[in-house]
Amino acid sequence: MTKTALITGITGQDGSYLAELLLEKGYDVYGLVRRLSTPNVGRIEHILRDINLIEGDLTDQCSLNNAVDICKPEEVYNLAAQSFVGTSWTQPIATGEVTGLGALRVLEAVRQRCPDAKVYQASSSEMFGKVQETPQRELTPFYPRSPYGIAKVYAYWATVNYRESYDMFASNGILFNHESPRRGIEFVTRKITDGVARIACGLDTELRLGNLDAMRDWGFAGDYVKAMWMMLQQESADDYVVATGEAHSVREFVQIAFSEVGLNYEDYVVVDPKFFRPAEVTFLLGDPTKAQESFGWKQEVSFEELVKMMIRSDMELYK
Ligand code: NAP
Ligand code: G4F
Repeated sequence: MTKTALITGITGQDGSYLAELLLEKGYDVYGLVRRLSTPNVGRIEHILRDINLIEGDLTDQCSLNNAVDICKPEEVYNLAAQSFVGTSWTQPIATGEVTGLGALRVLEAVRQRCPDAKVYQASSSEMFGKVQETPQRELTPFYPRSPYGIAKVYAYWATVNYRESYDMFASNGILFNHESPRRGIEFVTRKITDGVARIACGLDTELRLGNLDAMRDWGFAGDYVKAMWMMLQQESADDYVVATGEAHSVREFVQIAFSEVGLNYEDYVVVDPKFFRPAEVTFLLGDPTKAQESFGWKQEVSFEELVKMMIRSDMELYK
């Protein structure tokens, strides 16, 4: 029988890949979209005819109740968030409202209207922040370093609490950084590949960045949405780290990206204090053993392949 899924954040990077995956699997896919002065459907334009969009906002409980009433989902993927860490210092309240309380509102809508639906919560490695253990795994204590990280910790515990209080199927995917050609332009990987492509095409002369020594465990978004789906196919709800188990610095990313177009990064990169954060997460490295052993998830795209894929795509755009 056809299953129905509701994706909040369907217009975002992960939402678009997840929608494609669920369509391939024969799901009826519904996506929550918020009203904007100009619609932001670029990432899902190619599948617009195959999915159903419902207007709503994570700050508005009525719209979430309405959305689950309309589509009566078996699976709900809560991917919507104010997801940029940098903005969480300039908009801390909005970040708390959407990224933190928004997740609680989604859980409430499901609890009240379709309590048998399975819920996926997009939790984040940012919750580990000032890391208390390396590599980070499901039992590593959280120490968030930004309003975004704090909001994600709230959403994480709300998900655990609804599972324990109401016996709901609610799982946290604690996903480490994952990127793609569809990544938002302000995140460091896309900012780099976009900047390199602009320089290679003669449209720019420099790329201004912040902390080049920050280390991240970067994977490909297309691989990570498979883990989201796999989590909801398990017998019972649980929490899982999804990561590659490899960390690389921003500098390494920059180096590979520039060398892909035959340039030396040192000739173009300018370190600009404007891009340093009030509190930095210097090093993230995940241990995906539990996800691998529980449901056989594995990374398919390597770090180098990811950088090259993003460079190729941005070069195409500028050409
Ligand atoms: P993204 O590209 O920034 O997408 C965020 C989505 O949330 C967009 O569709 C956005 O809609 C929507 N949204 C924002 N505010 C909303 C509101 N008030 N009501 C309804 N929708 C709203 O993020 P992503 O990279 O796909 O990440 C997906 C989720 O995973 C996020 O929760 C993020 O925090 C989390 N996460 C991401 C990573 C990563 O490395 N990518 C790692 C761990 C966790 P608009 O298009 O209208 O802006
Ligand atoms: O690409 P970023 O902005 O991603 P960040 O902060 O790690 O957050 C992303 O991953 C999280 C998972 O851990 C998600 F939950 C979250 O939603 C988001 O998707 O920054 C990565 C690193 C940081 O250490 C930052 O200080 O890159 C460093 N960086 C250096 N220069 C820069 C820049 N980051 C940005 N955005 N812009 C720069 O110019």
